[in-house]
Amino acid sequence: MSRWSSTGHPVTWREWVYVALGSNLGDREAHLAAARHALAGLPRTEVAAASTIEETAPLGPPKQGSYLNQMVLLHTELEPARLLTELLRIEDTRGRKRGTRWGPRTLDLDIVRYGTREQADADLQLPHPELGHRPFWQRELAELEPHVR
Ligand code: A4P
Ligand code: MG
Repeated sequence: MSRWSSTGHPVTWREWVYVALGSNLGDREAHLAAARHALAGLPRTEVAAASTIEETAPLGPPKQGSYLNQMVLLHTELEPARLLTELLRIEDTRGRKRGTRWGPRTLDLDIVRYGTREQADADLQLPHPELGHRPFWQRELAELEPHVR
């Protein structure tokens, strides 16, 4: 995204974005590592920081194994819809099968916050509606906030 400043030079706008990583199927560490690597390779995007990885008890109805959860802070020029498309593509590269809502998954990537943007579209809700209900997300977000410059 670029605009023109009063001096005639292009000004590039970047947004700070928190992305949650979750995995509870297969080699969970490897899925998270591959996700961090893929996020760092996105165009016009930098991974500014990554939180501690936490093991968490599964939330939701289906019986499933525990999760590894982590959050990364991105600094990106990608618009929310484009970023979501990239996240779904990265999930697919790790063999993500879409079955039961909140069911087990090799890799889940959610946009937790996109700057201060608020929207309630069916395919993209910002901030993520579960943020207030997931203490591990709140801990990870607090760990990353000091990296916003
Ligand atoms: N979508 C809407 N808003 C967003 C957003 N902010 N970020 C839409 C990402 N996606 C968003 O997602 C379904 C659709 O949600 C997407 O196509 C997108 O258009 P999905 O990943 O296919 O389905 P899902 O993950 O089963 O549903 P949902 O509602 O995303 O669930 P969550 O919140 O991802 O929860 N337990 C522990 N301990 N740790 C976890 O990380 N995660 C879940 C899944 C369940 N239990 C868990 C954890
Ligand atoms: Mg999801």
